[in-house]
Amino acid sequence: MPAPGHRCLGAKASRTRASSACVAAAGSGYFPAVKNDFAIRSLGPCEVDSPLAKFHDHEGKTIDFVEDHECILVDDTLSAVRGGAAAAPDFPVLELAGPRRRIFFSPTDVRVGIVTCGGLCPGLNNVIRGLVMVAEFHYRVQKVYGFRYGYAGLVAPDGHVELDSEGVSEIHKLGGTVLGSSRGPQKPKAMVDRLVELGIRILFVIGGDGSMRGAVAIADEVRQRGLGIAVVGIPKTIDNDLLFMDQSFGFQTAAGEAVRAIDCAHREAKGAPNGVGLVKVMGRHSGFIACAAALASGDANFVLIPEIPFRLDGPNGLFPVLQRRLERRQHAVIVVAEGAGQELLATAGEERDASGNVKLKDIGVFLADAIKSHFAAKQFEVNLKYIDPSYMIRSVPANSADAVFCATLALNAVHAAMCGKTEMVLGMWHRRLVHVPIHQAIARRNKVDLTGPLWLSVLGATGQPLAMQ
Ligand code: JJ5
Repeated sequence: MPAPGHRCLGAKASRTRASSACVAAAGSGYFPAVKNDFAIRSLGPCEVDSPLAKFHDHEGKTIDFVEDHECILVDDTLSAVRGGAAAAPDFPVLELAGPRRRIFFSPTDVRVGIVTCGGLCPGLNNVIRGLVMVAEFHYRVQKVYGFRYGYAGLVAPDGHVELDSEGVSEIHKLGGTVLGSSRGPQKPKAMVDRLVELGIRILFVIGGDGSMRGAVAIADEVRQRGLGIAVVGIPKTIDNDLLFMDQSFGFQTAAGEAVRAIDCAHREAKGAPNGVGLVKVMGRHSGFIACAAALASGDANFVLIPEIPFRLDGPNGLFPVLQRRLERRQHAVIVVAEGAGQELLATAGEERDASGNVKLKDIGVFLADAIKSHFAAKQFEVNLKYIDPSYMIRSVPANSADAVFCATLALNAVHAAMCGKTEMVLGMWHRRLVHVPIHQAIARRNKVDLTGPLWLSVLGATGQPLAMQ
């Protein structure tokens, strides 16, 4: 823990009206004046006893409440603590998630809204189910509404449905999202109007970085109007490109499904002379799925990720190294992340989708064609099979590990929101559940460290050259 006197242990400084947002540092009380890049905004002081205080185990013990000053270091290496503590007392810390003894909202006054945005990801229904169950069973909130088709449901006249524990009890067995989803923003004013109309005091946004920018816009509008509505995000990114988070929900499931596709590609490759199995997996800017699936499968011979450019020709380019592999083993498997090799594709202007993501050119189709025509021109027989399993991966139900993770995220999202915490997302950092301000989570992407153990393992498992140039 940081040294005494650190912001993490500071005393209560000032209190603000319940309706106006103030900044709760990763520590007790409110520190509007203290700079803390990871401080969590809150709607006001927590003065209501949590209904969870009544929970006792068979020996009469209450549940383990967390206090706002409990936090963990962003960088937990000893050198960081030594250097940080000596050089500057304000090394960054993240507030621990968990139930608080006192909460901001009176449960009986609270109506909750849930919205799912962007592309499908395993675990969406698990998170919805978890939010509804915890809101109803632990906090006995008045009502839970689900908005249909992303932020569009927040501006459509009949864009919402009522959710209860009975209705959501089986949804985790299904892939996709029972609420539907969509991309793209809506006007914050219109969305907040609808929240006010429905009496919603807590909005949960399950979505990607674009949706989290939308969540910030909603929270800004709420603050400007002096309303007490908490906006809490559960970050969704199948690519696992979140900073300050060990893993995003759905990632384990996605990697597992990608392994199945690699296995099929391997079978195909072995079934024909000089067979090449090419599998494109998700990973727009970060190659975590490609690396994890390649490592788990053990059948990949080449892993191409966005973090490292590669060439087709040249002494260690893909064509010559693939030819050498085929001459030696008569089959090969290539795993390519969707964002890899963009530099090889003609860039005729930059197109964006409704979420504002740059539309990538299809590296899978490009590579399949390029490999076929290169070896045809050399009269070197190659039998290439291309598999793009993306939509089959995105829409499967979460596996057990992800299901447990989704339930934990949902539980802690409700705890945080009931305390009036806002403009934050839940995450797992160094195996602890933490609160991360949205502005920090969307500031940068996490990427595969080319000097770290993951990429080194991939190189060790595939035998591919360090750089394919
Ligand atoms: O500009 C970005 C960006 C910044 C951070 N574009 C895509 C992904 C990204 N991140 C990672 C990220 C992904 C999903 C969520 Cl929900 C969040 Cl908060 C961050």
